[in-house]
Amino acid sequence: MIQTMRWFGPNDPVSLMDIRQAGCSGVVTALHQMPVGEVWTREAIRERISLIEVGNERYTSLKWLVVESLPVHEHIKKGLPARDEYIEKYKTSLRNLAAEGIKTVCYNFMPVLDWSRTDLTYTFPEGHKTLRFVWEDFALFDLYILQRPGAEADYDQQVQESGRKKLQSMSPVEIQLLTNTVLLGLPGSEEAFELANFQELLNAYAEIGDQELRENLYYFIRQVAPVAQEAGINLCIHPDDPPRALLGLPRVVSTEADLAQLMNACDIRANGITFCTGSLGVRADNDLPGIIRRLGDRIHFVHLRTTKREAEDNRNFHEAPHLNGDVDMYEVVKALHQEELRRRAAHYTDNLLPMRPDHGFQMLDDLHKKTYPGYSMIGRLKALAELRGLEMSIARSVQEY
Ligand code: DNO
Repeated sequence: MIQTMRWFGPNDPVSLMDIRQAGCSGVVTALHQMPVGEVWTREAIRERISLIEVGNERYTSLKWLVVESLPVHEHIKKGLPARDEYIEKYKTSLRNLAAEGIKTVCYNFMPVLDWSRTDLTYTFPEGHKTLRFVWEDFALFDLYILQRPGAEADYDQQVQESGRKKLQSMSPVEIQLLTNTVLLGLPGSEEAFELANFQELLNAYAEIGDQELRENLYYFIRQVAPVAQEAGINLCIHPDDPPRALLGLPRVVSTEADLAQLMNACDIRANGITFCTGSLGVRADNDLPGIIRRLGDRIHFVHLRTTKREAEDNRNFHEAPHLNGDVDMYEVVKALHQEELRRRAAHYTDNLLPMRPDHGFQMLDDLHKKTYPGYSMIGRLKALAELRGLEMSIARSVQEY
């Protein structure tokens, strides 16, 4: 695989040199400063490329390999009349990226919120920190802080009760912290949603159920994927994180069946997948190596990470050491390696998959820094080192036997 890391741009406390020192050859980034839906101009793209590729010429051969993400405007997700205008803009951005030599573009189709957690500083006994999702905390936010109409239908009696009790024991600071964590905005932005108008954003989806959201996704992909294909770009959808419906909003990219249905809705290679083991692996019914074997041809980008479902309630999970969670990382990396060998034998030009170690613990010196949640350097460096060793030993043993 091609080793990459995510870089949030010039404001990221992690530098390009750090990424280079970690042994990466690729950078994953986006023009996070652009408002969602606006065209990414060739000039803006070139400026970012020059920061990565030219500005560091003396030391690095880093390349901007993957865009994560080119966000999809809410009008497209909601299927509003203005969506066609935003789809045209999306196509223009894709053509501009292709003209500047970028070939892989990640996006997601989660309504309103991107990824969701309830705790960004869950602390292990040894002192390092990770991200966690606790169903009861999410329920208490939804039921008693947001007070979403109809929320009761989504939670069993026991969770409603224990959430109510827990809320009573929380200080105003703790309540604020949970609210901020759930309402955290897009990764890479400093902004979060406001509680005051959050319900309005949800209301806009009142008429949009699972089926409608799927149709809106397929409408979008059937228009943009052929343009991407012609321009030489592979699009790759990021699965829902966590892979289940939240806050009454549908989520339609959570399972293998969802992915297969999307692949069939527009059956060309440019309509592809970001294989995020951390997101898909939260569900015990997702067979990750099997998904690679069945849909591998459409995987264009890989996020390696794992979570651990918790014993007291298996709807809760925290992010685990990369080789030691619910995902069988050995089987996953082996299946990815086999997919690369298959591509090489078939003379693909993209036989190597760009991979990034996804998230990492906040640990050691990271604990004294302000970093994007999940994206501190030392935790990701540890993850990459482990994954690199795993991949090498798999590749060598395949050659030798
Ligand atoms: C979180 C990320 C996601 C991802 C987007 C892609 O760490 O994996 O936020 O970037 O969903 O569109």
